Amino acid sequence: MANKAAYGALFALLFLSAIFVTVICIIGSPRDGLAHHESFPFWQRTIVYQVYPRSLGDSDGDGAGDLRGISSKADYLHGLGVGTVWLSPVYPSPMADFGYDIADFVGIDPLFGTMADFEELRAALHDRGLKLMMDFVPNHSSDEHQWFAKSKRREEPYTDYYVWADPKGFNETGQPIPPNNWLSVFRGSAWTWVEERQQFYYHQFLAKQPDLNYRNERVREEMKNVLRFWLDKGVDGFRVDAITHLFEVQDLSQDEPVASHSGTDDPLDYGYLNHTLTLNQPETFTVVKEWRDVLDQYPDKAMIIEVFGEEIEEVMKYYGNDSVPLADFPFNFLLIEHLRNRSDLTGFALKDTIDLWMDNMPEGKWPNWVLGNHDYGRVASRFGTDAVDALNMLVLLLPGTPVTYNGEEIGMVNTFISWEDTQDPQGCRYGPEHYQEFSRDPERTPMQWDNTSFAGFTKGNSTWLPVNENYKEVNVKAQLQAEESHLKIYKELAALRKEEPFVRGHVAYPVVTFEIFSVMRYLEGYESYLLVINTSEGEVEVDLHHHSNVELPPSAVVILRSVTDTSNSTVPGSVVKLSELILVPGEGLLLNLIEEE
Ligand SMILES: *[C@@H]1O[C@H](CO)[C@@H](O)[C@H](O)[C@H]1NC(C)=O
Ligand SMILES: *[C@@H]1O[C@H](CO)[C@@H](O)[C@H](O)[C@H]1NC(C)=O
Ligand SMILES: *[C@@H]1O[C@H](CO)[C@@H](O)[C@H](O)[C@H]1NC(C)=O
Ligand SMILES: *[C@@H]1O[C@H](CO)[C@@H](O)[C@H](O)[C@H]1NC(C)=O
Ligand SMILES: CC(=O)N[C@H]1CO[C@H](CO)[C@@H](O)[C@@H]1O
Ligand SMILES: [Ca+2]
Ligand SMILES: [Ca+2]
Repeated sequence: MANKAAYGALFALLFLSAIFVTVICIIGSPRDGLAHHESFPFWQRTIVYQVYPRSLGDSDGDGAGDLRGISSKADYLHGLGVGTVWLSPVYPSPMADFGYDIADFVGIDPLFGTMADFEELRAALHDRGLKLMMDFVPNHSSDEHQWFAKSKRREEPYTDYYVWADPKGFNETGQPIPPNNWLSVFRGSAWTWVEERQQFYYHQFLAKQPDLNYRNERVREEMKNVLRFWLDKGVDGFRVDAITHLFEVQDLSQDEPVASHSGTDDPLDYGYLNHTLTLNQPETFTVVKEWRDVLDQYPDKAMIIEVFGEEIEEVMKYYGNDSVPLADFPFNFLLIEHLRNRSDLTGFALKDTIDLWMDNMPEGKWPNWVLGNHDYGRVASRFGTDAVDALNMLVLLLPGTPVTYNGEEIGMVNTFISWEDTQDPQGCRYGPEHYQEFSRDPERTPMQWDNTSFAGFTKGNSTWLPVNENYKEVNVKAQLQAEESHLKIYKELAALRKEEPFVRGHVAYPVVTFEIFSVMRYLEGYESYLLVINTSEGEVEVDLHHHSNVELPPSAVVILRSVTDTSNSTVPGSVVKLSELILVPGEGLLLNLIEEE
């Protein structure tokens, strides 16, 4: 509370200048203009919903999710209001990296079904007005891809499809020495020797994931044909994986320098080196532009790029510019990277994190917000179940496209997975002592549909990962029936997003304190919305007028509130006074401002 008072004074001082800034924002908003939102491209109008195909629905009882299982949920997805489904990889794969090691870029793994099942899924989604985006994993193939088998044998034209190099020499026992010191992201040399070819091949990730050689024009053409194949099948776009790893320098004789302050003295640890020669090479943008040109041959297609762990300036480059457009957007992972847990979640931190994206985004580009995915813990586990609704309100009501990982709409939590049950190769590599720090299984467990056995995910008698024990309480069916639930709030938000103040209105952040964050969306001729979030773990009573940097009316009508708030005074439809607003821990409260006559 001491913080509140101090910052209150500061905000009072900034009051006038803030009004001024708000006015500038209104004038300068890139979304000004009267375009009806039907004319926005689809990826600006929808929520992108990430489906982890093993875990949405199992149609054949083998315990693993599949394409028909996803099709059977098309009505659910339509009812949810998400608009776009992004499928994590479903391609044939030996599953050394769970589908990110692809043996055929234009096929479907039998685990997930057939190409006919895929076409049915596409139709089921399109029939309901939903779009379908695919994962595109361009950096490498599986070592079981036929290209690699042929490349090993130096069979033309595949000889140079991968990055091959002669040994630097041979050691005392006659063993070949790799051409340079480059390391795999998964530890150890990035080079693996092939007896048959008497050369090393390069792999940024596992030895089972040889890097494709993007300096080979034919490889580039092959991968463009992969895009065309799926576009011709009617998909609406791609999410591109691991783009920063696409190129390495051409001269393979150079070593990478040791990183300064890396925090590791293990020379086999990826972090030991500064990856100046194997990450973010300038040629990457040329190839991304080539993909953009392929997509632009088709109407209304989207390209989203994953750029993880880079400086913001590097990430923003993937937007391109007006003369060289690249991705529609690179994923915005700042909410994940900057806010690791509830202690990190403060009003100031949210403001800084949102500003960092908005202030660095090139003029005229479109923002996006990612709270979680298949590589991070569940939102409820990172921030607390009491913050689930507030965080969904935040990302669904900010300007831009939100990305929701399946299960977040019902507030699923991380599932404890024993060492025996661990599936994620990244967990397995670290052994029984440390797997829990690295395994991504806890956020990949089956979707919880109802309170029947295996949460209604399968009719079989086992599941590929255990179902979370909380499924009897936390499931879709129960939340649809409940008076108030995470799911109902999510659906209402998905509908509200379609209203003009959210589609093309302005944004302001009237009250930002240590405990409180707020977002205002407003547009002339429409009612204004104010989302107020209590980021703290305690109940807060706040006088918004005292802290606000814009003039707020005395009262407002409650539109939505977190399920944890059971007060009679905040039942939706109630009028609340902004000078004495009470918020329970982690609460989000969405209000309609009542303008005075
Ligand atoms: C030679 O290289 C092999 C394979 O990398 C390694 O196992 C062995 O220890 C090396 N021997 C010497 C003497 O460096
Ligand atoms: C990596 O190298 C770049 C370019 O030489 C340098 O600016 C940067 O500080 C280095 N980073 C580390 C962690 O050593
Ligand atoms: C746009 O990006 C391209 C490629 O990065 C660059 O060469 C060009 O100078 C940029 N143009 C503008 C107007 O910034
Ligand atoms: C939260 O994460 C920060 C790093 O961002 C860490 O320093 C802190 O110890 C964590 N707090 C808890 C309670 O885990
Ligand atoms: C950022 C990143 O490394 N993403 C993926 C890149 O590809 C590897 C190997 O396929 C995956 O394990 C990563 O998740
Ligand atoms: Ca199945
Ligand atoms: Ca590469």
